[in-house]
Amino acid sequence: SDAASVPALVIGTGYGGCVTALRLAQAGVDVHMIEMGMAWDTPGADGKIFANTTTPDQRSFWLRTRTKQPLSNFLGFPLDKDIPRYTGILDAEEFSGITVYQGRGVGGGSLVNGGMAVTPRREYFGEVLPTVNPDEMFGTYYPRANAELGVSVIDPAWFDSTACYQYARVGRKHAQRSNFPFVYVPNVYDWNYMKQEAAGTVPKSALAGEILYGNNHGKKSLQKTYLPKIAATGRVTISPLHRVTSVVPASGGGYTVTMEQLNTTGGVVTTKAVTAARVFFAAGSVGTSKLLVKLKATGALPNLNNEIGKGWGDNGNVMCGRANHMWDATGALQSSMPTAGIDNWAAGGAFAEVAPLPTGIETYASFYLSITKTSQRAEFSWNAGAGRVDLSWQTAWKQTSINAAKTIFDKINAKEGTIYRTDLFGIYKIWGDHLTYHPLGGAILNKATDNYGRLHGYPGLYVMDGALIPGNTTVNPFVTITALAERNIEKIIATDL
Ligand code: FAE
Repeated sequence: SDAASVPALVIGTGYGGCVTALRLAQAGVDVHMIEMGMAWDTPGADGKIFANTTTPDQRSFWLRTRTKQPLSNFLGFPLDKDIPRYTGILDAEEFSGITVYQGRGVGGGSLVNGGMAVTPRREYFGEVLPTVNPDEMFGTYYPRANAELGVSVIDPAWFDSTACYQYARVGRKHAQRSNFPFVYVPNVYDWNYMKQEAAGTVPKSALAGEILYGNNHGKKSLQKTYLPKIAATGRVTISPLHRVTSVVPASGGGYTVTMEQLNTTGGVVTTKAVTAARVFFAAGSVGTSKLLVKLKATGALPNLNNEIGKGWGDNGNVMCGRANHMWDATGALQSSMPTAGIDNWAAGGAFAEVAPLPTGIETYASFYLSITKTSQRAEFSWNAGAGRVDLSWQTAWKQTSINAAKTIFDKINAKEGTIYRTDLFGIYKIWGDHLTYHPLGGAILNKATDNYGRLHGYPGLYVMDGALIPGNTTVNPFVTITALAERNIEKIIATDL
């Protein structure tokens, strides 16, 4: 009815969306951001905004009645439990061959992620974004992204002494004894805050195991970096609990964006329309791809090209655990923020993070999330009969990633005389090959869009998020997503506005 009109509308409030909104607003453009998840600015009954990883409740999952924890089992016991259906923070979105974990809320994936903020090695950048000038990225946009996100490396002296990184020191020792390069993994966590957590002088967050369902303190999510700067411009409106369902050309120019306002059990309260001169898709790799594939197939945006929905990858994510000897205790207290990695990319195509298992008890387990080199790519397609978008991923494709991860862990196990854990992902299952935390692609840069994210076929429509990246970043992706968005929006502001 009263189709409000805005110069710029941004779908999604993750990294790509926040960069876009901030730079447009700073250039004098009024922006409306639409986010399907909640604002995450109000404490629950326990006085905390976010639930603890060890005690999931309704806040923890997006519209599920039972948790779907990445580690489904421990010592043979299933961990999942019933919860009330609610617009919670972590979406475990199930496609036929893979579960894709994503953040839901103002701040997107920054609300739930591990904070690992890694810039790819320059020598591998050609594999990551082959059509982007590396001099510009490493000279300007990676430094800008790192500065805005508040990235830093742990103080090595504290790393060597604190109880909460004993697990990471065991990881380092085992890596080095097998002659693998050990690297510190930069993070956005406030290390001074973590030191105070260890000293017992502030409320605990990383040292209370908070991560998957949000961090109440210490982590510099987008809520502490881009979003306050966005608010300070006075030019940006954010609508949480609004889900975009359609974008079509408007008769008078621009685009009509249709959205559903949701209640906290996922019901549709009302449907609204906004007309925008420019629309920026930043709903994440899966969110943006699903929208574009549906809009092309159903005739809303028929001129999108045939690259839409293609080139999707899982960043080669695969998890595993190792059972250590009794003399290699990994510690009952484990910081939930990983800060150590094993770099075997050149020789074996694997970069493995030494990850925490913050159970609160000694487990003698080492746990790893590997990012691996894989050329497996899936495609999103419109399933007209079911009225949904499907993804063609097959679980068997993870074998490439398992083989790459084995180049590290078979060797470490042989050297240490240890074995893989078989109790973390089911009964007698070594590899966590059922999920990804790093969905990438579906609207690849310079294929579905031009080399700056402008969608082919529709002037004024842009892609600004992980959907642009062709499936694999050699490391964790959010610094690259942020830096690419900084590069693209600078060009768009300079030439399109
Ligand atoms: P994203 O942050 O996903 O934001 C998209 C936003 O759009 C979300 O808030 C959605 O709710 C919203 N949205 C989607 N569809 C709609 C719609 N139709 N209407 C309105 N809103 C919509 O996208 N990466 C790292 O680099 N380091 C890590 O340590 C790390 N750990 C992770 C741990 C977990 C558990 C998870 C799930 C991810 C992790 N990631 C990590 C991945 C990282 O968070 C992810 O690559 C980025 O968040 C993607 O950024 P985008 O801007 O593409």
